Amino acid sequence: MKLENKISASLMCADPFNLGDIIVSLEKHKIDYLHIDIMDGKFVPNLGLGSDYIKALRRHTSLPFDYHIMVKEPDDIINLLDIRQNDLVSVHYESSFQIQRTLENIKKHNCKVMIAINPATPLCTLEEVIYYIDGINLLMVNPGFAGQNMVHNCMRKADKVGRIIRKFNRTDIIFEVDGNISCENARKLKKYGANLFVAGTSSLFSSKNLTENIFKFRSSLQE
Ligand code: S6P
Repeated sequence: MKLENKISASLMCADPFNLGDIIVSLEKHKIDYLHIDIMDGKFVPNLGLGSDYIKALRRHTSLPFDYHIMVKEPDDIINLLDIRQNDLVSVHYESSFQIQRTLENIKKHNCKVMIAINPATPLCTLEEVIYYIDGINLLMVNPGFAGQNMVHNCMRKADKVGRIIRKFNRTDIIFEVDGNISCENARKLKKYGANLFVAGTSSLFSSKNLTENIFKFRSSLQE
């Protein structure tokens, strides 16, 4: 089955006081993943979603989770998470002293394992791990906060990632883009081969009208 136009709804952008209704709506509209940002205040200058909160979420949804782990030495916290077979787990190249070992450790959970690439991470790192991964999470902003503008070199970087994927004949790979993924940016990024789009304050959660925002975002991916 061809992987394309998948949507991962960023829960750090969802109104916590309406979370139950939001999740019902995301399920009804067949959103593909819940994007879960895990931050330690060290690898990125923000804190977010804790393991107990995440486990509580599991009791209310059967949607798979798309974990974006932004912590120093992610191996230390992997076992705190309830990682399941259909989940995606992204870790940053810079977050571990032994990134290949970290990727292998995560893979033991039988999930899809992904490398997260910051705007300034050299893309040669991707070439070094390309046969260890199921996907790439290309950050279009410096991670840690919602509501930021895309870093200017990132469109060009997405183009380069698409070329590396083709060069290594890994067109089966998940190519996720994360940060300031508006309808317009998603459309452009799709042309470079992106197939999974993190939807935050730039799209699904740009206003209270989630249903309309989902419809608009999906339509933009069809153009
Ligand atoms: C960034 C984080 C993202 C945000 C989301 C924000 O560190 O990984 O997942 O939650 O991308 O979306 P937006 O549209 O506000 O940039």
